[in-house]
Amino acid sequence: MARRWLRAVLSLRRAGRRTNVALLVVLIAAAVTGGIAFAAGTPIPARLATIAHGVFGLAVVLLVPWKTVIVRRAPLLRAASLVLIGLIALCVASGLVEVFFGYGLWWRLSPIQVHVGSALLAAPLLAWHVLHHRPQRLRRMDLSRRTLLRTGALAAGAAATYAALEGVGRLAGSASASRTSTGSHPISAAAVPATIWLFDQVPVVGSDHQVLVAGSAFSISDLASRSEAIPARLDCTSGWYTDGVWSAVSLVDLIPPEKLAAAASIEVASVTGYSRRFPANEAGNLWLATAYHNQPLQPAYGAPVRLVAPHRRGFWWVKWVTSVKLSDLPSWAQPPYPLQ
Ligand SMILES: Nc1nc2c(c(=O)[nH]1)N[C@H]1C(S)=C(S)[C@@H](COP(=O)(O)O)O[C@H]1N2
Ligand SMILES: [Mo]
Repeated sequence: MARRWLRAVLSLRRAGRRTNVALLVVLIAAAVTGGIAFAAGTPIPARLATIAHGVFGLAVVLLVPWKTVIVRRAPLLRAASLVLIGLIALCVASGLVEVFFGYGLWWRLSPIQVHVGSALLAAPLLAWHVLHHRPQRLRRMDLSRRTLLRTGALAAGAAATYAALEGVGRLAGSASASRTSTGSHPISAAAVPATIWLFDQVPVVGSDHQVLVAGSAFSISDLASRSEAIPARLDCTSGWYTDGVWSAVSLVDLIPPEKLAAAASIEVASVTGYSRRFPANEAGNLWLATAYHNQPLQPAYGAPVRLVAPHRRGFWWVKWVTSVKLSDLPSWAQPPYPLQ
């Protein structure tokens, strides 16, 4: 026991360049896997991304004792570095709140909004911090056996912490136990918040609204009369999901097959300018919905017509659809996340 303690202290004293490199690597990996977790809409990639994201996040926490030694040794602490520490602490804390307490609003913000917001603010500070301190070049020694062992120990420690927290959450009956593969928590249809991605605004759309689909105009009653009942899970990246039934018509039933076959992508645009581009071969699973649980859509929820994309996260479900356009552009010719 004493020997193990002594060894731990010794390795704490050895905190230095390699701790910094490790911390930078796990922070970047946490950010990248977080982005992938938002992009993934299907169970297996989503599960892998959320687990990896959790493990990298916990690795950041596990490196805190070593980083503390480095910070204590520093001759001067810049204010920006302290802000950076605060933002990363807030990011980790809000991530844990999201997992264990679930979706909710505190001062009109969800834990995920705080989590992503603090990460986005921390990113430029981290870049500044890394550039302003002695650049940490990789050395040959970094690939030594001992370093590999330490990396393995950090990975094993983070994975074990993840598994332990998962177990404790389950035993304690916390919200973590009921989250789905994307990490979202279930809410009832009645509790679904009218959700804006960033800065979009609920427009006023008349009931005489027509949607232009591959050049042909459809009225709302045209769409409604061709609709069928479609069960789908709306899984928002702000931490909730809900299962519901939409009255909707598939894009393959509205677009002539020869036109569809010639297109590479389909751009679905909102009256507001918000839009998403899909691969053309997804048309069969893209639906124009005019009703939810047999009720016409509410204005804030996309009335009179919105997209339902069962295999994709909520931000793809364009509300207040005005047009569906076929295009030669590849489906990735767009920002990975909407900008409005
Ligand atoms: N035009 C437009 N469509 C949008 C959004 C938006 O901000 N503008 N938000 C998206 C997001 S992030 C989600 S989760 C769903 C939410 O649908 P809801 O308001 O019915 O819950 O709509 C999507 N469609
Ligand atoms: Mo969302």
